[in-house]
Amino acid sequence: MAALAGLLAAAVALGVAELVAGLVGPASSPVIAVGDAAITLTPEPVKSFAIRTFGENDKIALIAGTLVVIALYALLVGVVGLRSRRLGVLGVAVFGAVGVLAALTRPAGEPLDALPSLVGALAGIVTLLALLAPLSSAGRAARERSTGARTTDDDADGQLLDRLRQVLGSGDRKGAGLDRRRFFLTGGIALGVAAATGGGGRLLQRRFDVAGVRAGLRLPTPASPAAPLPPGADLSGRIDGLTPLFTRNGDFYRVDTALVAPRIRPADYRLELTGMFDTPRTYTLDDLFERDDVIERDITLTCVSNEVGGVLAGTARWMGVPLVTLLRENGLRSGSDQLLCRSVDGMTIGAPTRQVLEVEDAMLAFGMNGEPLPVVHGFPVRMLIPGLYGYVSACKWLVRIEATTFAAVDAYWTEREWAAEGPIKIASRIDTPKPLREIPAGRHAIAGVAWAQTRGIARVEVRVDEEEWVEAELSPQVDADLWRQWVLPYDFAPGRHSITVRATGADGEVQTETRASPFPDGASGWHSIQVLAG
Ligand SMILES: Nc1nc2c(c(=O)[nH]1)N[C@H]1C(S)=C(S)[C@@H](COP(=O)(O)O)O[C@H]1N2
Ligand SMILES: [Mo]
Repeated sequence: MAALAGLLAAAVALGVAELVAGLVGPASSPVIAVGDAAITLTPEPVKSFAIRTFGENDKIALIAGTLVVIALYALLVGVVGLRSRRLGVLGVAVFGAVGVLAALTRPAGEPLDALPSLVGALAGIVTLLALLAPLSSAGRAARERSTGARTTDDDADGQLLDRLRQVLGSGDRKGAGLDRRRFFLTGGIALGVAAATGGGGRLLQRRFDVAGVRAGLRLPTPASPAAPLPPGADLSGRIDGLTPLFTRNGDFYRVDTALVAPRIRPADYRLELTGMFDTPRTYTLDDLFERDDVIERDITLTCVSNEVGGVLAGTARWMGVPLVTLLRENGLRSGSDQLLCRSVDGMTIGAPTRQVLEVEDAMLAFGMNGEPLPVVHGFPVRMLIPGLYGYVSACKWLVRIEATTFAAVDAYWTEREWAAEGPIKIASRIDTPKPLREIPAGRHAIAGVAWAQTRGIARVEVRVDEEEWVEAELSPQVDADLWRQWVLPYDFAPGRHSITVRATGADGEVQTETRASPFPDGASGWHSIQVLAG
């Protein structure tokens, strides 16, 4: 029963905190703030493990984990609270303090963010005391009968209890049966309060949503549209299980440290340029939309955490402003070798300046496949630099570009020992057949994608078992920054087979067989799968 009291107190605390977070902003919710802090504090290997194991569900797993830890802690607070009211109150207070600390230490934390945890903890304390009262009046009655005296600690607790009873307007009714009824009555009320405040808070937090404004935005017409696609550009219509040439926005992989994606209202958006510029400016979203140098380009984005054969890669038609002209018109000084990009949630991504100046299609992107950027992909503006992994190029919710040097400052991932410069390694992947799948013997297409952004893919070869390498058919070359699909029809004899793929870049580089893990600068090695033909 005491444990249940603890649990209900925690539920009320979290519910009320959600309600207050509905007024302050979703990221101030203690569950989110604590989860965010956990992400920041998690050692790199564990983080990579989580991304690998839970993939897109890593955030749901983290929130579920946070809730389980809170529940266990609440059970303990309830049990301890029955013995000593003071320790119980302290327990809830500590819980609130952790929430406050987590909310305030977020890079974008504001003093007001402490409010949900504070008010939530107060509500939790009141609930705990209210629920423990009927329990311990029964317990004390029994104890008084047996010992005929109270301990000193109980005295103080007794006073607190009496005051609380006055507040709650209930007399000191003895008798276990009556108290049990009171406990469940209070518990029921607590549950109702928790559900109502939690649900209401969630609804209120929707106010911070920008879905409506985003849907109403009209993208400009690009001065320089994407190159037209040759006929038959996408082989996936022909081949079951092959990745489409363009990834739908809803299917595009997502990797970031934000538990709730930041919500930026277009009207509030500002992009600030600072550091080594002669005449740094600040841009509004309209400033960017109304420029006459808007480009649209097809670019494949990949994540450094992608394993050999992994799915953390996607292609979109991006629209935005060329970075080179933007940097030049602000008078970028020659000494800068790093552009430190800052997201509204405090994330920093350090991009090599040289790459931005040399890679033609590096851009500040605001459009993705004909729509404004989806919120989870950086609405309203993100950076994109073809040829670099996302962690050193693709800052989402971008609000500041500081021209600086690698010697002066480390960005978020570099602080965590990932390589400072992250050129994308040439890679190829088998999409079909699926690994360890049984396929009918006979003819079956082997197909997949290969990428080597900024250089392009010249050749893909496939090897089945110990046979010779055979060249696969490639989808038409569109742009070096776009991946190419490849396909090879193959007659499978019954039995177990291994299939291996390797790509060659347009610059002549043959994909290496040497295996490397994603940490610290991207995976390498040939993708190889086993299938059973029967
Ligand atoms: N603000 C912010 N931007 C970010 C990240 C992040 O954690 N926060 N992650 C980066 C990484 S590691 C990658 S691979 C890409 C992924 O972009 P996507 O989620 O749109 O696919 O975003 C990059 N930009
Ligand atoms: Mo990434």
